[in-house]
Amino acid sequence: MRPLRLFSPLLLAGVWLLPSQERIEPRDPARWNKDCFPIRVPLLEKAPRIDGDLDDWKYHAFTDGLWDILRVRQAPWYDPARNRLTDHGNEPPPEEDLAARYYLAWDHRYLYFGAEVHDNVNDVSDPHHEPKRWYYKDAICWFLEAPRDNRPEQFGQGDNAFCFVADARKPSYGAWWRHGNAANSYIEEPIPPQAVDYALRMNPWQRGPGDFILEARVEMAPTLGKSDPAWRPPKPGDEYGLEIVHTDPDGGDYGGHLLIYGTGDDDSTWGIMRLTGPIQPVERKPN
Ligand SMILES: [Ca+2]
Ligand SMILES: [Ca+2]
Ligand SMILES: [Ca+2]
Ligand SMILES: [Ca+2]
Repeated sequence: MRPLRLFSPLLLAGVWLLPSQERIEPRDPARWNKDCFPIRVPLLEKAPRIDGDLDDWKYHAFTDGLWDILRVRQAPWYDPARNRLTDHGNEPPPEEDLAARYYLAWDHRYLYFGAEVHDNVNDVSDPHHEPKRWYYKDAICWFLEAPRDNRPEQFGQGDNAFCFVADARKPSYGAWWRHGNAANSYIEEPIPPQAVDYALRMNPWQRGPGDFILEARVEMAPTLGKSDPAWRPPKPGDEYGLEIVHTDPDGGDYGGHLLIYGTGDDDSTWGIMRLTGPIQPVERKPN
């Protein structure tokens, strides 16, 4: 029998034929095509009541359905180093860990934010608590650049984050505003109380104490208008940058993050949100 030559073409081919595990590589998240992901945020003709019940506006708002880690993994901005959940040894399946629907709308005075959240654990305690550390607690944060520009900035002029901690006690840091202005970046302060109203309804479906509904409104002129003097009262066609950051530490330190429509603090990675006129609820027919 002839000995196999070490580098026979067949052997080399065999190396290629070995079963290998498919790796999901992060796409180049900074270059995801935002135009393929239009975020059209409708005008509300009737102002919602901020009471923890979204039924009065959610079908007239922007939503693109349910987000969980499995869906985020397929998104063009996905980066496994940033988008992840924690595993403390006794976790439910990933789709039962954190899953949420987010709602967004506007009128001439306010932005409206809503979320329906399933979460396995409500965790709002932080061993190294500081008011600005919403990202070490269960929280949902809407990152907005208004107006949007093409300059990459990190919480500079025009960049705002409105963050709501899933804490039923509604502490003074429960509605937080990270923003920039013409002179400074990363200004950290509560959303001015007169500019915000929000409600949390915990365990709304009697399925688990980690679940909640968030309903909020933020007045634009004293927030967006303060961050960027170029902001103007809103009208259909205006373009803002948008990212949603949903944090889920569940007993860990920094912990889980779902990042939606962006990759982090760099506002040039955020999705394009356009203000539109009103929409009607999705139509269902008898057959
Ligand atoms: Ca309501
Ligand atoms: Ca969780
Ligand atoms: Ca920018
Ligand atoms: Ca949680």
